[in-house]
Amino acid sequence: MNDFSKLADSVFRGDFSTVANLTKQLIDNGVDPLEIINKGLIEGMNIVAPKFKAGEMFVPEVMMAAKSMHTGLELVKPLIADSDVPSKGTVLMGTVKGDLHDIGKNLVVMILQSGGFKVIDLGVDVPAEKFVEAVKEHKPQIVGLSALLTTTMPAMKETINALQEVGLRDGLKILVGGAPVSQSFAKEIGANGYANDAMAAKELCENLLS
Ligand code: B12
Repeated sequence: MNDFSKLADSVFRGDFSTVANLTKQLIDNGVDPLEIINKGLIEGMNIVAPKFKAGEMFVPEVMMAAKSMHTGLELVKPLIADSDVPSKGTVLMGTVKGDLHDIGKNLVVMILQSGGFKVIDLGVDVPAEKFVEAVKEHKPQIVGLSALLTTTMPAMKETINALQEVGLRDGLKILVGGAPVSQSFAKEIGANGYANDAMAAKELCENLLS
């Protein structure tokens, strides 16, 4: 088992201290932080996903895996968030109402920050009105909506409608993402774009603002 598979396995097992030790070890060995995230930390959640679906893992175990992943992310975060880079634009991010999943959204936030965007993170279970208030306050160029449940996908449309109703939609680029979301769904609800992972989200933000 190489270091990345060991890290992925410790995330999957929810073993915080091993995740912390292995992440520190990889950092000390000069491994690219994005590789640590992609080949180790995310890979661990990729082991979790099918097991959760098949009923072989339960919510408390998935929570432990998610927390372990966060432990690793917190360690690599300072290495990739470069505050000296001038801001490429402001992005407002949040997981829509009714949805508590934030691992993917947090990754998008981190990668955007590392790519020089200023990101305002509204957290999880964010109602449409809160997005509206935050757009008024922060005047972002881009709003990113995350949803992991098929039952919360309609809240994306509701958020876009709420922004439209108060006349804030036109100047904004709205991106959607999350496992059940697709390009065709994005088009259907009138979003400006969809990305299937954090790197693609960053490229999309750059393209939309260029
Ligand atoms: C971890 C997890 C949990 C954790 C969440 C912990 C946390 N802090 O996030 C816990 C245990 C709390 C949980 C709870 C539940 N979950 Co859950 N969960 C998952 C799981 C296993 C992994 C999700 C994940 O983190 N993936 C890893 C990240 C890196 O990937 P990602 O989120 O897709 O994000 C990437 C891209 O999508 C994209 N992206 C994400 N957001 C955005 C936004 C923008 C703007 C852009 C451009 C891109 C983008 O970039 C990200 C990074 O690359 C999925 C399985 C799956 N296949 O997705 C189920 C899953 C999403 N959960 C599911 C369910 C059913 C639930 C519960 C209802 C279970 C229950 N009975 O209580 C609850 C709902 C709670 C709620 N109200 O939200 C189902 C949803 C089924 C469906 N059809 O809707 C899934 C698919 C599992 C399954 N059954 O197959 N869950």
